[in-house]
Amino acid sequence: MVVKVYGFLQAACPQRVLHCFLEKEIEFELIHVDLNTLEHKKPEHLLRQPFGQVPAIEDGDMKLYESRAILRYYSTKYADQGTDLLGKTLEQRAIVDQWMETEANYFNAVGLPIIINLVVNPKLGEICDFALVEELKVKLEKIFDVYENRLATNRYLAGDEFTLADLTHMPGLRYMMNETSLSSMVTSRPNLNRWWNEISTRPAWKKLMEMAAY
Ligand SMILES: N[C@@H](CCC(=O)N[C@@H](CS)C(=O)NCC(=O)O)C(=O)O
Repeated sequence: MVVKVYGFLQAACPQRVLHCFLEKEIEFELIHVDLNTLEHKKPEHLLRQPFGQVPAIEDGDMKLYESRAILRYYSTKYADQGTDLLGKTLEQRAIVDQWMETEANYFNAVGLPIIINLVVNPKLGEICDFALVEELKVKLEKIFDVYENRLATNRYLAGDEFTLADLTHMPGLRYMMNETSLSSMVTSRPNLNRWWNEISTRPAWKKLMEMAAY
């Protein structure tokens, strides 16, 4: 069954899901929900995602929103297909989960408002809160120090293999690297930089970048 992904190709959260599907070789149909015309706030889309955001998926009777829940569901459902993104043992899976939670609760919690202020708001003609960005940058430096330390002794965040722990960071990091002037926060940290250079050359990620026409 082809999975319907309701999303917007240039938005980070749908990208997280699409990258996972490309890694897992899961067939999908992208149904464009135009964020520019606020299609995601219309009643029809609220039935799929009651908070008025993207992505949401429909797969027969299975309907799901929240990008990280979608990653976990499909990586488990198709555990034996495409790239294994879960980790092999219970312990490895727990470490993958730890870093997925780290992404959601530390990296994304601080990085997303930075991206919204520096990238999204200017495109919408809204103001950027530079004072807030400066405050968040200080927090992000500390968060990146933790990553730098972790990646000093591990090739990937959860150990020797590329997993959801790495994948979930990529859309937000790409925004930071390519669309803000903050890339030096990554490039100045040799291990973080080495990790980003490695994961961003994955064929599935490069395919997604081509689809998004960056
Ligand atoms: N926690 C949700 C967040 C979804 C989200 O923030 N989506 C953004 C695009 S990355 C969106 O729809 N933004 C438009 C809006 O919030 O109005 C998820 O991971 O799926």
